[in-house]
Amino acid sequence: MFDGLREKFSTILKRLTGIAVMTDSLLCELTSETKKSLIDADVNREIAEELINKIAEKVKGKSIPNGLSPGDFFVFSLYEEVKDLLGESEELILKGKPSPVMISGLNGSGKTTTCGKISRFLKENGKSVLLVPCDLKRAAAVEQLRILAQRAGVDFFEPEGYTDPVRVASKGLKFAKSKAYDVAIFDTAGRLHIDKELLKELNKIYNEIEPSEHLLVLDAMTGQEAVRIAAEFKKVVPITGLVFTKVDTDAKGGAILSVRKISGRPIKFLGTGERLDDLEKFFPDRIAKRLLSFGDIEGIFERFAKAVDEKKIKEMEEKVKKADFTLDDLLEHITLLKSMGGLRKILPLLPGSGIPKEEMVLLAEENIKKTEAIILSMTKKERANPDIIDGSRRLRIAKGSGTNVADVNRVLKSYKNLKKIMKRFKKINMLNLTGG
Ligand SMILES: Nc1nc2c(ncn2[C@@H]2O[C@H](COP(=O)(O)OP(=O)(O)O)[C@@H](O)[C@H]2O)c(=O)[nH]1
Ligand SMILES: [Mg+2]
Repeated sequence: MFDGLREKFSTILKRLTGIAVMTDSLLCELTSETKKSLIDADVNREIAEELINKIAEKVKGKSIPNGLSPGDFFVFSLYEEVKDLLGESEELILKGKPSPVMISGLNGSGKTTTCGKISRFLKENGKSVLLVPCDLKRAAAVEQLRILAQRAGVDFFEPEGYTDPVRVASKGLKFAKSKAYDVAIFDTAGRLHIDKELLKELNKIYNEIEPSEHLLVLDAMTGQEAVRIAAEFKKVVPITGLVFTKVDTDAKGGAILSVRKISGRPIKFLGTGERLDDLEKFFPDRIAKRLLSFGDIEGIFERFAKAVDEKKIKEMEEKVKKADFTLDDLLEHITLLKSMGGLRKILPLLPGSGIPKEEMVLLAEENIKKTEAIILSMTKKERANPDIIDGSRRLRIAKGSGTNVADVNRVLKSYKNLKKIMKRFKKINMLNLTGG
């Protein structure tokens, strides 16, 4: 997936090599070509236009952060917007015992295979699963699910000659309740095209089992059609999430970029092959990276983070000089240190080996989560003025951060010491930290 798009993007960006300034006309050319590539790859036209406008807004007339080229900046902006378009990564909604999960979609989209994959995924996460076949038109469909259940090592509900899918759904749910399964997954019948009968049947099953999650399975190969199917289904049966299958094929991939925005429903899983473990949880940043993998996206991130960090470090320096180093600053300091990767690497470089052991401990990797949680449990007022943190506040902070009062005391004491030390240093050359 995305092969065509990647290739086109890469051609567009090659022209930017060695160009130091992003002019308006260049940006205009870039955005119009990018838009065309997106539309060619099945991205919905309006969505492509919106995306391009946002990128242009981001890039136009902005000073490019130090260390980044116009090309880097363009790719970075594209990455951010694509990620945004894809929404958040969301968990499967499981509610009740069992949590009913309904799977629907057109014929051949990969419903039954997905039922097997999700049951395996849930089983690996310690859940007991019952698979219920509600596609009873073809004996082969029932058999397919039975075999998948066996392979995934989960239980299968025998339809025992029933031909009414609503009946089987209801019986399956009752059975799952009586045996206290964690999850019951209902495989449903598809059609070649959306038709009223199908939607009516799905609606009946939906009302019968009231699923906590109803996943619509979409075939990435069908392109824009997938987006239309999602819209049509949604009109009749409530959908909680989407699964995109066959992303391992040479599907253009544009549909995946459009469907979240148009359907308003999150993509929860991707099908990446025919085997049971060819299922990926959906992470927008991974998809965006996959799409832009022609460019050195990780390198761009690093350079970007560094440019931003340098600015922050300068601000921090100012604060330290003025000695108005608040607990908020300490928190930021910690985040910054973490983002610079490997505290162990950085700690020895900290200005002045004069920092006592105790304060080093505060910043040590093992304790950093605790320190962070404690500061985050303080109110804004408390962070700006720790002197007001009395005994009852300490208790509240300890509870809020899942630590104890002794931990809170240690953070406060260390902070005070750090502040004193920083005052003494006057100027701390934090910039040295990032050089290298
Ligand atoms: N390459 C690939 N094939 C898939 C994927 N998911 C399903 N398939 C194949 O698509 C075909 C239809 O799948 P099936 O689950 O029976 O679809 P259903 O009619 O919606 O139940 C089968 O040959 C599957 O092996 C996937 O993620 N990647
Ligand atoms: Mg099927």
